Amino acid sequence: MRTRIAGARFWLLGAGAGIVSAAVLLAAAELMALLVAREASPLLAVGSFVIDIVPQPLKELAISTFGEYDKIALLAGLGLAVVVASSIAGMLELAKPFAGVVLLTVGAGLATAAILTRAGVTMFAFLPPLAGAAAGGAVLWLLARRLRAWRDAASTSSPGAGAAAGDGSSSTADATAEPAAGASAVAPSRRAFLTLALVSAAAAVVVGVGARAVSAATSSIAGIREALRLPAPRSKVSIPAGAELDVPGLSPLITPNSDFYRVDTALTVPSVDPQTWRLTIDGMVEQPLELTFQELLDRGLDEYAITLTCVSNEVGGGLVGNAIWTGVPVRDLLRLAKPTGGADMVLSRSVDGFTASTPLETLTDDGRDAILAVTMNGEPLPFEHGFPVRMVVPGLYGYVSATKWLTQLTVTTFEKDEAYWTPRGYSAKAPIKMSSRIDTPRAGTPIDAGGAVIAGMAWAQTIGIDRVEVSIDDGDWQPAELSTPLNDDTWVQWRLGWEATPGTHYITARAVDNDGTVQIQERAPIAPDGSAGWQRLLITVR
Ligand SMILES: Nc1nc2c(c(=O)[nH]1)N[C@H]1C(S)=C(S)[C@@H](COP(=O)(O)O)O[C@H]1N2
Ligand SMILES: [Mo]
Repeated sequence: MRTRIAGARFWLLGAGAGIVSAAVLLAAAELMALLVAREASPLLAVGSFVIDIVPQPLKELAISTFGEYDKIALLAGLGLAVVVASSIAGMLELAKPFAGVVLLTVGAGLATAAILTRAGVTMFAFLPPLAGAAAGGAVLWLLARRLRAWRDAASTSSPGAGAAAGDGSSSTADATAEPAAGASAVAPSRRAFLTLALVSAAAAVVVGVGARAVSAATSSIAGIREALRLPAPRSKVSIPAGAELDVPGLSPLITPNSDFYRVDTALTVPSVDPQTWRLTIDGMVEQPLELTFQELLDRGLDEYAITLTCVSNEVGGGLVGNAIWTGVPVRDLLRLAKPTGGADMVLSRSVDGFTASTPLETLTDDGRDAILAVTMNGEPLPFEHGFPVRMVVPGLYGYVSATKWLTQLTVTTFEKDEAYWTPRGYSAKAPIKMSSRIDTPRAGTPIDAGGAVIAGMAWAQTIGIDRVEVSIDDGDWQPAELSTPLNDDTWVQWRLGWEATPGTHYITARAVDNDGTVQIQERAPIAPDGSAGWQRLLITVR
């Protein structure tokens, strides 16, 4: 009985040795990544790889369950997987020398494969996982050897010593306590194991956390962005009188950067130095070209107000925002590169490998202000929104147009190339659908009877909103008051006074665009090309 419990404790210590070795592996890899290839951090690369391969329904489930914390949840899940796998490696190594080392090496090999699938990998990207596997494997081999020596000493020494080494409850605290009696053969081997385990664990934490911190601190891009002084725009967006309605609970006309929705596949926000940033324009062009940040700025900046919308925005949702951007029209740069006949698409690429497919004619259209943006609401693009350069195209959902951390425009065809989301269940082409949203009152928040205001936002990018109508309890459509539009590429605000009577009421909103098209009632899901339908809310009036 006693030996069985003692055995269980050794298996547990074996698992612990595995976890310590995995920590050493990750820490050594982080250190090597800091030195030679920052993009090759195994945990982050595997995380990014997982983001790219999980099927869309699972992604949506993750977002609906964890919301903004989806990426933290992913890392926690990966951490758990590492703990489980390395525990198994530790026990395997205890059972059979090198068995666990092989498992660790396989893990590092998988991480290497994940790293090599990342965009922007350098030639030394294999070194971090290799260094990690060497360090982690060596530590595991040594720990298991010392653990076996301890176990053998414990089982061959006197019954008293055996009892001491393997005494009952098997907590690690027990293991550090002095044995009761006659354990002279056990003590040195136990000490040897525990010393190595503790030193390795401590070193892994110090080195791993240190390397990450240094990596973050020395990516001085934050400082560079702070110090960046961009030329003033040649032209400014004029905000007409009446552009903004004053209604409590109504979204502001211009969305502050801190409130602007963020959607991307980037596990860590790319940091791109504007000094080394280059934009390549290639593919089906007569004159391929490369542009520096300064050369882009030298073309002159103009201000544009454009409302950006995500294809994943549900009816009534918040994945839409309006900003004032400064930038350079994409058509001017394409004109320099001279697209050749037959091309019908521009594949824009981010430094992290994300791609978007935008119709060439949309980008060359003189009537459409597709831009390469460098500022957002008066400051350099925030890192999360694509610093230093992103694309913004009025009237197209973000996933087919709004590439952040932009680095390449390849003129091509829809037949030849496809973008990130196309094989993942979304249309290759995706104009934004007209929509209207009720911001106030809110379902689930009762209001007082009497004079109330129903208000919200509506957008029909590139065409413009003609009117918004509201129906209460499915009665007649009543026209709402509209804010003065900034242009046809931005949303407008609307409001309607309402004498609310006690009870519950349905309120429904719909928009009509400047072409006279009425927003369609029928609901559509976000995939493959965006949600549709009227928003209809049940409101309680007290
Ligand atoms: N590099 C990169 N750019 C990207 C994406 C991405 O995943 N990676 N997502 C796109 C999508 S789906 C949308 S809706 C917009 C969102 O831009 P925002 O995060 O600035 O609001 O960015 C687009 N640009
Ligand atoms: Mo999106």
